[in-house]
Amino acid sequence: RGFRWMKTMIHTIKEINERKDILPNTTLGYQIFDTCFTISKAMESALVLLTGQEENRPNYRNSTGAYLAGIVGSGGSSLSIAASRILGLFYLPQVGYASTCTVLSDKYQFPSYIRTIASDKFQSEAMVKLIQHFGWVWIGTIAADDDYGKYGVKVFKEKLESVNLCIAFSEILPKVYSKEKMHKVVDAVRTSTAKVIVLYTSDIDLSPFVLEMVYHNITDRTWIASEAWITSASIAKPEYFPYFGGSIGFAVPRSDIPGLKEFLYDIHPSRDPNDVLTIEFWQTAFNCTWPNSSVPFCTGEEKLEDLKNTYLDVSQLRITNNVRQAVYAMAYTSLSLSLSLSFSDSVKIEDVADIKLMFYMKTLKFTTHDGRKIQIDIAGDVTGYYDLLNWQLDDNGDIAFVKVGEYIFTQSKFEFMIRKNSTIFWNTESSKIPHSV
Ligand code: TCR
Repeated sequence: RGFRWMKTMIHTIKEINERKDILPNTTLGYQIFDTCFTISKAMESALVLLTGQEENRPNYRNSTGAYLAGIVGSGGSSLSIAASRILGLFYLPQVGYASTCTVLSDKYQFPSYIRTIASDKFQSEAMVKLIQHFGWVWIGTIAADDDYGKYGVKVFKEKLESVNLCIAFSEILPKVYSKEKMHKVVDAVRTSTAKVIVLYTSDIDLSPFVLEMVYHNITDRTWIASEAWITSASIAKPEYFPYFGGSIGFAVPRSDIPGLKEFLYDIHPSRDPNDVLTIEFWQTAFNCTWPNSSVPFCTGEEKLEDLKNTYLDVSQLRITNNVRQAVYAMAYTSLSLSLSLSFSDSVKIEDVADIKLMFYMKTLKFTTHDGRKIQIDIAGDVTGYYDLLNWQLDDNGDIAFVKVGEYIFTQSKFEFMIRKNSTIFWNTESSKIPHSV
């Protein structure tokens, strides 16, 4: 059938070329590729068409002539997946620090992707253990409309059903605001008897939903937070506590990074007029304009010390630490490669780089500044542990992320612990643990 479609394209082009009434002075041409029903072949063909070269090798060098060893990022899974489809064609190393989607472990689809954050396979499993621990039976799920949300919930559902627990409802949060779609989600939450709800989404996609909960005054729910919003400053605001207090979920372990605080404070918009991100940050943080335009000018005398914002808060470095480890992973890999090459001087790095770098990446093992061991497995994945956090109100009326337990995991084993002497805050009318039936 595909062959017939192709012949039909050629037939139609020929027909149009023979007609005098459409494009009489132009001849249409074509080049046809077999995608073999695979995404990678489709990407490759698109690149060949774009570059006009059969040899569609990338340039691997920037304008200074420096060699491109690999790429760190992106943040969200859907973005990493899109980039990885291209980078994988050339085995260009890609190291992720936040993209947790399970599909990125598939080396057939993403051969050059590794990461310094665990796959959501583990988090979804941990959520089920949490639910079993508290004896809940009916669970609602809400997912972001992307690879993170949908695959996260998919794996969660499979694991939940495998231990004979039940899904009460399953909703998707719209990416682009839609009144109808949002109301469908709100209605499911309002009318269901399931009081425990898993919310698998980044904080950016969650914000509009939080406002809906406030608007409809929906309280008395226990939210199981996914790691992407459990420590988010934009959701953990005191004014949302009546609705989202008591949220419980797993977080990437936090770390202190020596010297980072000083480095974060060491910025100023006057230092480099091309550093547009610093200028934008300054304008937003101090609500002023740098240097031309109307409402108030930045003076340059603004003090970072007067701010209290997410950028300068180094008390919760979790993904931040993963970013650090991703950069180290890239550096260690390049080091192994250059060491191996110095034994045979005639070979240049760029001639062997792509495939060989990947070889070193997939066997990478190193120790971090705070003594954690990071080991990348054959699927480019790591194991490790999560903190179990619970949202409580502290003495200043701020939301505190109180550690109430831990989940330690390897590919074959796990250990789930709730701290003996910890008190969990439940956002229920009785302040007791919710029933979800
Ligand atoms: N995985 C998400 C993105 C994400 C994130 C975060 C973004 C995670 N954790 C923390 C901001 C802050 C986990 C993804 O799309 O895979």
